[in-house]
Amino acid sequence: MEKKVKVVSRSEFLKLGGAGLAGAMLLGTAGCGGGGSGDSGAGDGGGEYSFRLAETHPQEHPTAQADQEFARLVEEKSNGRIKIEVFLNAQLGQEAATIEQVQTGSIEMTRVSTAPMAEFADSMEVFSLAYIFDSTEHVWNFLQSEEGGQQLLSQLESAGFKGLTYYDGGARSFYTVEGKQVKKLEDLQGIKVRVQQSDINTKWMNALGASPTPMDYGEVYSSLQSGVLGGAENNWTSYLTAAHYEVAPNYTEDRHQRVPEVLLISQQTWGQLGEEDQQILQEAADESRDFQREAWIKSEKQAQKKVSEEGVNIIEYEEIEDIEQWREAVQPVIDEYRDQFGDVLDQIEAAK
Ligand code: GTR
Repeated sequence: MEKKVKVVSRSEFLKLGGAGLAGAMLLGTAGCGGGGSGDSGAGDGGGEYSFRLAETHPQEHPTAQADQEFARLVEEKSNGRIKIEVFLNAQLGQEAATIEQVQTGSIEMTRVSTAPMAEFADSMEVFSLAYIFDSTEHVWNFLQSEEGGQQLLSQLESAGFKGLTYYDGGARSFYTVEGKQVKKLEDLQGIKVRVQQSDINTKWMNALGASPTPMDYGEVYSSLQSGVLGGAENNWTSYLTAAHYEVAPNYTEDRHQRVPEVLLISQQTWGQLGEEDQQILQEAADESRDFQREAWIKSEKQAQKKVSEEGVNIIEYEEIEDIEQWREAVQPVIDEYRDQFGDVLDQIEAAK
């Protein structure tokens, strides 16, 4: 496929990674907890802090922009006392690694998908089930409800995290390499498809007949390029910003999952902050969520347009004739988890 735009490739991300990491380590010595003195108030009153926030996406991704908006708002609301530096492009590590570091407190903050969170907090795994949400409204009704999404966020506390907010993660769909277009379930059989690390992903992908291959996001581009993978799956925006469309130019919009993103701060860091500073961070996170949701809608449309101009073959949702069979195929996996997630699944159903 002819390439007309310059998108930062994963290997470029990785090169950036080395420099970023060195920078982060330097910062670490001067970093967190400058205020340790029992910070007591908003405005000029409290201590000074400097936090790092790890992000896997590049600058052009709306979620990366929301992190930066969050940082800007925190700095503004604290009159410059609380500074947050956002490290893009997985400079501080791939998602699972940054979650672990936030859990131990060696990085203060990260923005990740809820899928790799499953390893650290069981409750988040429910988002990996396939075909449980019908629309953006459905997922957000659930995420914003006190007994639903908000309760799941607060359960992260026992695992060492304060979940500040969700961000939109769009709908995830399949994409495949040249020569492997998926128009119906049969076409998916046996294709090695990268999945985000979580048992549930492996199970429902098997149920669809594909061959699930868990892998870090940063390795997907080269694995598609080299033929290690026959496909992967993601939302429109990440398909574009990670340049996966260059090496997997067939997109089948089955919208199997709507996996939200989450903005996390280490429970250790959170506990060091006074109540008013906690409030500053919470307010900034809520405002950045609204910013992200708006930016997300635009970016999805733009990404879809862009990749289609780049020559991607798109099979739209309505064109997948046997989509009901896809749903039926994964139902046993949902049933298997009913014991564990029964209440949450009821909440999800009620949020329709
Ligand atoms: C993206 C998400 C990332 C990362 C990635 C993946 O949609 O925004 O945080 O989880 O998917 O597939 O690993």
